Amino acid sequence: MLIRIRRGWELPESAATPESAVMGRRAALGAGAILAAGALAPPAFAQAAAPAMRNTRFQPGRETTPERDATNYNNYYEFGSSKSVASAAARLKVSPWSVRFDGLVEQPRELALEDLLKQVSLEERVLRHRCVEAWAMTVPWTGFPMSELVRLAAPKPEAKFVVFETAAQRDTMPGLRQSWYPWPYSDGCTIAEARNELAFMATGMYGKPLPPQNGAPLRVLFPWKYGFKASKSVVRVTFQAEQPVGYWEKLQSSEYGFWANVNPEVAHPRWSQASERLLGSNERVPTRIFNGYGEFVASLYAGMENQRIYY
Ligand SMILES: Nc1nc2c(c(=O)[nH]1)N[C@H]1C(S)=C(S)[C@@H](COP(=O)(O)O)O[C@H]1N2
Ligand SMILES: [Mo]
Repeated sequence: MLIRIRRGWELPESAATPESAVMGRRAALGAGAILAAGALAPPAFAQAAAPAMRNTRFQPGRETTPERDATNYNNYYEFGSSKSVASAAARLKVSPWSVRFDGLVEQPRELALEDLLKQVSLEERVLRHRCVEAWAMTVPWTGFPMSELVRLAAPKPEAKFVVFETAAQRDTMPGLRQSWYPWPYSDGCTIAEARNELAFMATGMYGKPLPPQNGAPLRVLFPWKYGFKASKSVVRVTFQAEQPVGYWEKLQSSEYGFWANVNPEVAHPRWSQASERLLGSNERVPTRIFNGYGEFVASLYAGMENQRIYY
């Protein structure tokens, strides 16, 4: 059997990727057969030769956004406030990279990203992403469930919230010179949200490593929340008892709340949330409550239906 070291972003299910060459045609076909059956990789298979298999539990229900659109229309304020930050973000230094776990954890520690990735199982998920500015995309991400990150961090029972702090590289990020912004960018969630099966840590997209402008080398995804909750280029994960105030909430709390669950009925002061524009097409589609992921996440908010929790 072939044993190989997988890299963080890998995702080899397509026969068109170099992995099929590495795995050999037969192994690639075997992986395809498992995929066709709709089954997840059994743990032994996932640990060994380890292509990141597509997790088919989360069906996107719409077409995948063309890669050039998803990677050239971004929000990454550290590199500027326009949508065209891809070339500026190319300066981001992504290696070496480490992630610090601190706050209410059993043992604060810093983990090199490559060591962290050896302790999680990678998979591919095609997920809908929805920005509060009412644009949306559908992307095949590679990564691992956020619950695995929580497990590695080992929070104490008193920890109720998680904060994701992101990189602040003075020498590569011109946006940091704008001192009125509350750098470093961060945002957070409850521990229950972080442990929800839909919360995801991405290391790749479209079968390749995450490009800098999309949050290399490790970013948060909450597919049922507005995109500003999806912190890019995470360097620190802090566990705490108090509800955190994120970057955008610090700037304008009347526009950006803690929960930020996608809801067509609660308008943002500047954008109706009733419909959304799909990147790469002129199509507008109706917004769905929880971005269409209610079956996975609505129970997290049971009893809060009558509160204005979406902002
Ligand atoms: N560090 C950091 N993370 C960030 C942002 C940012 O400006 N800086 N913007 C957020 C917003 S508003 C959105 S919509 C998504 C955009 O992700 P994308 O560029 O991959 O589409 O990243 C989020 N994460
Ligand atoms: Mo956004």
